[in-house]
Amino acid sequence: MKITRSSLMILLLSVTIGLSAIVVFPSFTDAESELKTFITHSGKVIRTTGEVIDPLYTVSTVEFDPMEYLREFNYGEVSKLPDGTTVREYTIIAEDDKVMEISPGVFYNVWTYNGTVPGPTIRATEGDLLKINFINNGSKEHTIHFHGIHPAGMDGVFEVVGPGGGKFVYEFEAGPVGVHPYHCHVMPLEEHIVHGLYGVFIVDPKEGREPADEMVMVLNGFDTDFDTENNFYAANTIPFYYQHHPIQINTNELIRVYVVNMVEFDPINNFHLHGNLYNYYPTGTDLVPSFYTDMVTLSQTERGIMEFEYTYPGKYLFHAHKVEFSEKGWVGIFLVNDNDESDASEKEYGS
Ligand SMILES: [Cu+2]
Repeated sequence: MKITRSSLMILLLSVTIGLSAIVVFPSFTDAESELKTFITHSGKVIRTTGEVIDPLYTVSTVEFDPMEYLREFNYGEVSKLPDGTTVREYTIIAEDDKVMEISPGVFYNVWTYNGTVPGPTIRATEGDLLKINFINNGSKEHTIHFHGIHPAGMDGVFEVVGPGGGKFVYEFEAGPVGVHPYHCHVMPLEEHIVHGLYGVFIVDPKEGREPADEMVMVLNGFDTDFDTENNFYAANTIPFYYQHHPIQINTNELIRVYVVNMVEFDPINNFHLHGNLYNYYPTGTDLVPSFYTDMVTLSQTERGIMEFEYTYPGKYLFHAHKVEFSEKGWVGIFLVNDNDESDASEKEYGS
């Protein structure tokens, strides 16, 4: 075939169009496949790549990593007063329009401190001066009520903080030693707590505690169909998370778990550990354990510190022995790695 000037032009043109289609097409696909989350007028949460006609509002979904939360402590911004007192300053922002995928396909309107449920784990040492800059970016009134010892005006009950950017600075001395919850205290309280406005506040003793692999577990539940009964339960928000992503720990290493029960609607919750027992410090206020057990029962906001070490490597469950809760998500696994180099660890048990 004789190649003419015009056929060469056509060939070049089609190659150019072909190439530009290759370049343009992928970004077009990406834009189309971007999932957006909408709240409709009927209160339904819809996730779609398409357009939703007249949604009530578009929301951002909360991404929460229970493994990151587990060992993350917020010590605040540290400074010193002339008398040597340590000052710790934190910023906590409340919001109430976010949506979280609690379980695959189950979306729930979470109310958050700093964008997650639970909020950040605030940590300080007994006697430190705490300054908590609270900003309410929600659409409802909110506060922060810390359990612990502080002046009446810092209790987060009567000094309600208005929506749309209202501010309040909570200032008090950290104490007593232990593990305490914090949560919103605006009425109806049940509604403000179940949606997720809570977190953990740890006060360390001045002399410190023995070094350990430390972690925080907030026992929580979610009533996703609004019948004042929880549909899902968890340690740290996502049902079954630590069963599918076991928490790795080591043999012969001290493990310290700060556990706080925030489950609403059910009068009790509990924590059972397999293949071991733990020293238990109720509220963590005493440095001597109150008992040695594999099972504690906790009502709402009851909390404590557990300490244990595993001798034998392997997988061990921990879960609510209120079996309904464990079957609806409050169950996890410690994967105990063997860090014992001696021959003793070679011994096989069972047959
Ligand atoms: Cu609130």
